[in-house]
Amino acid sequence: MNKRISMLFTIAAVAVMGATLFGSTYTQTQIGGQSLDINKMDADVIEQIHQMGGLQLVMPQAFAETDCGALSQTGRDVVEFNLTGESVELPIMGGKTYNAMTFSGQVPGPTLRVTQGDVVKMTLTIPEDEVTGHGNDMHSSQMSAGNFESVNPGETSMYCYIAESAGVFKYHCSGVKLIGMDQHVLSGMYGIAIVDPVNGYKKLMVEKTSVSGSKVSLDRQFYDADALEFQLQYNQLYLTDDGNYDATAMFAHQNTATVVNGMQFGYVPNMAHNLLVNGDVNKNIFVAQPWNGLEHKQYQSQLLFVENDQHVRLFVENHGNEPVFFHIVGEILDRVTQGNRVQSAATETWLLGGSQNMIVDLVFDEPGTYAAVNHDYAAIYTGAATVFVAGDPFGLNPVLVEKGVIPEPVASYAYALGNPSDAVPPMGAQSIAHPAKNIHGLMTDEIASEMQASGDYIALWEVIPIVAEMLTS
Ligand SMILES: [Cu+2]
Repeated sequence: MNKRISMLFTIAAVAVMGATLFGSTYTQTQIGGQSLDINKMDADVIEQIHQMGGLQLVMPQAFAETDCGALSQTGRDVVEFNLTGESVELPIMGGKTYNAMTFSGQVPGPTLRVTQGDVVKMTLTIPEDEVTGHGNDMHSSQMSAGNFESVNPGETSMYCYIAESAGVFKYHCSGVKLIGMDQHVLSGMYGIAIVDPVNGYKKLMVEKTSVSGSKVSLDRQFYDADALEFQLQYNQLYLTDDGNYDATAMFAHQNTATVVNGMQFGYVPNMAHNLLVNGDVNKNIFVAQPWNGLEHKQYQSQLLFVENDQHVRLFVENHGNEPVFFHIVGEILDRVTQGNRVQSAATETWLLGGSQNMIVDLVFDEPGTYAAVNHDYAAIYTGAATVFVAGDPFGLNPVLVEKGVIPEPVASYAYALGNPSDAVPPMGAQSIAHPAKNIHGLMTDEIASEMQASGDYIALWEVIPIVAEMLTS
């Protein structure tokens, strides 16, 4: 067996055990746990909190209010960020749907990208027919969302702030005056803001060794700050069999699914990859391929394609209740940055607690398949396996050129298939443009149609049959 294909099987083996737990539904074997019982809590503590004024003390009235008009006149760039709060039905693994709450019809919500020092003008609109009000808390704002309160159906509200700190920052719904925040966030109302450092990103140093005669010495390699970028956002779903939010399961930390950018196993091979590698759309190369067929359209799983010896930058956020032990099977995280400060270099795994983020810079040295996982087996088996493919590990270039799929050999398969749109953040000043993007993500059909009409993205469910025809003719 080809070494690279063999590696893919190894990765697949990790996921298959999880897949077998699911069967055809999203239910899973659950570990024993206890639900929250307020009667068992320390009564004195509860009484003390009550006498201190309860939550009033935790949520003081002083709101760091800012004047949008005044901020607009400061000479800073003003970036408008418009969101709508919408409840929609979206698919989950196993052919069912769940009752999602979203920002602008997609999970995660749109990514905001600004430069440190910009003024952000955030506007939240709730359509008239929406079933509930929603709020917004932007962690890049350094303002209490409690005082932004919530926006009722049929209303619009706005606030402005200066993005003073560089890094990755979560934003999320703050419920209806903070009530139901857990439900709204865990049902899909979350996203990130990427605040690029005003002085730019730093070039990347990767340690290598070289040999001269019999002497091995350090050979530092430097990569320009420009990078090919991806975003990976981790969360969990806690659902009843009817696809509704299950608070009891949340309190017990018994999640139904682990999601990356809203989906379980959203970045694993599909039928096109089966065809390219195995010559047959039905011969899976990865055992957990829940989003395999063309009928899944924008939900069909896609792979993340990078070149070898290319600076890759990942924006990673943990929105969930469980820790993320971020690890890439077969790779080392060359640099980990949080809040524009380097935290680690050449590390195997980096831990993100709830509402914590990082920027990972790395170079995929060898052609191959690499699975980015939450190195917690329960998380891997319930969906947190994301496959990167670097270079041309399957040796497809000659075939693709011969069959006319691509005019000449390519440095990554992204030139033929594109990278999934929901894993690609908006361009920054130091972003390397992706060769192409395909329509992918937990989004409504309306959004997918708009993307297709824009002409900026590949609709792979239409392209794959053409490629298959070319390859088999
Ligand atoms: Cu909400």
